[in-house]
Amino acid sequence: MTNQQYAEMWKDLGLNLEKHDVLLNALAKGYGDLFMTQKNRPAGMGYFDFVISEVHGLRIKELVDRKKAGKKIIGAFCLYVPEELVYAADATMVGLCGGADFSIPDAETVLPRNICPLVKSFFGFKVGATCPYFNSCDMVVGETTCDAKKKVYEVLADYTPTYVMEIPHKVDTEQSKALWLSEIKLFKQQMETLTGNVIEKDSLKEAIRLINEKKKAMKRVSDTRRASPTPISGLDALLVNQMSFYDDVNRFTLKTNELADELEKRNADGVGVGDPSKPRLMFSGCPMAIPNWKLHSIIESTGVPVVAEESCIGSRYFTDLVEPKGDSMDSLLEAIWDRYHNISCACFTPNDDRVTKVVDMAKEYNASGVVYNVLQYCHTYNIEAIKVDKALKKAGVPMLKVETDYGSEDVEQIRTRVEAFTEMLSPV
Ligand code: BJ8
Repeated sequence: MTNQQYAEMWKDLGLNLEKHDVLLNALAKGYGDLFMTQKNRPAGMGYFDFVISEVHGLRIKELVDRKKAGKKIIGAFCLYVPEELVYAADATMVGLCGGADFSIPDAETVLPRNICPLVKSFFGFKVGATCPYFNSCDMVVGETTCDAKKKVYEVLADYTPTYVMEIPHKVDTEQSKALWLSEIKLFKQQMETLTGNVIEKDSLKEAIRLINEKKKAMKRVSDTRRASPTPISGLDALLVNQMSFYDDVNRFTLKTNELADELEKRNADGVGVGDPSKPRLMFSGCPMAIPNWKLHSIIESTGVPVVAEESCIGSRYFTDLVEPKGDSMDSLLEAIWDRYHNISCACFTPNDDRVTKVVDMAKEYNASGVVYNVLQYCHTYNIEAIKVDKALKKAGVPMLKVETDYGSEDVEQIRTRVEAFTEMLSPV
């Protein structure tokens, strides 16, 4: 279908069609310039090119069709929202984090300027009526992670039904476990009330399986990037991770496994992208919500591949699985807590687990250095960079901290810093 044919659907969703057109054109151009000009891409990326070309079209139509069939769509902004419970209630979850500069002026008509761009971006998509995912949601689920997010959810509630989960910040205490488990149970009830479906053990087990399979496929793709030359660019791998928050789960898993098959074959044949004599960089820090391709594109424009992402749009999402130890509903819910409290977001304190994970990952992926991404005004990731830097130094892995937003003003300055950083690195 063409954009013209989708216009009626977008109108019914309440989008500002004029602004939305500008956004789509900018997205198509940015994608063409960054992704389609890459050399020697895996054939399996063709599927993801198609998905992105239809990201506001076919996929939204699927969601709208589900809504017409009485199913619910849930929007989330953080990995801590247990998607297994959403799917167990026969609802669909989509990620709503914003990665575009485009929506920030709309956000700034309401919010203060000096807050994180990710938060401003998603809020701007809602107030500017330019995101069909946001407008498809029957409910959005926030969480008490960073200050910017939790306060913005209060304001967002004036625009859309918003539910907030309380996420404890000290994770390794009995009190924290009790609070978190009770929040998971409350969320289960919330899903049951919204959908009218009681979550039974079998549906939850099936949802756990569904999401675990998706994460295993993503981990397979990620694992192939340990090879030198890396079989896929960091940009393409990032895109796969970003699409995991939008695409139909079964189809995404199938296509990601097919991509992993191809990448494993490439590794066996010694086929890759980029020059294996160059250093390899690992990315760490704040998430890069779609269409934030800024740092990856800058780094890879210098001829240096990004080989891993320690990020929520990356390893923090797919590394751990929900692994129930028993068959009761309580065991299933405890397994969900167990997996989710292991996502080491910088909002936790203390957060030594993340520091260890970053160092381990840099070694596993043979990274010559780490580029640490801080989104402007993200205090948690910014301050945690001190400990990460210290631990990486001790392990002999240099780190470059880049604090940036979604604008293009600092692109050349970052490129110069990345070039200077990689010049002093030796290939691993
Ligand atoms: S689990 S990283 S998705 S909270 S970048 S909005 S922290 S000021 S996105 Fe996150 Fe969940 Fe943590 Fe992951 Fe705030 Fe920082 Fe902005 Fe952030």
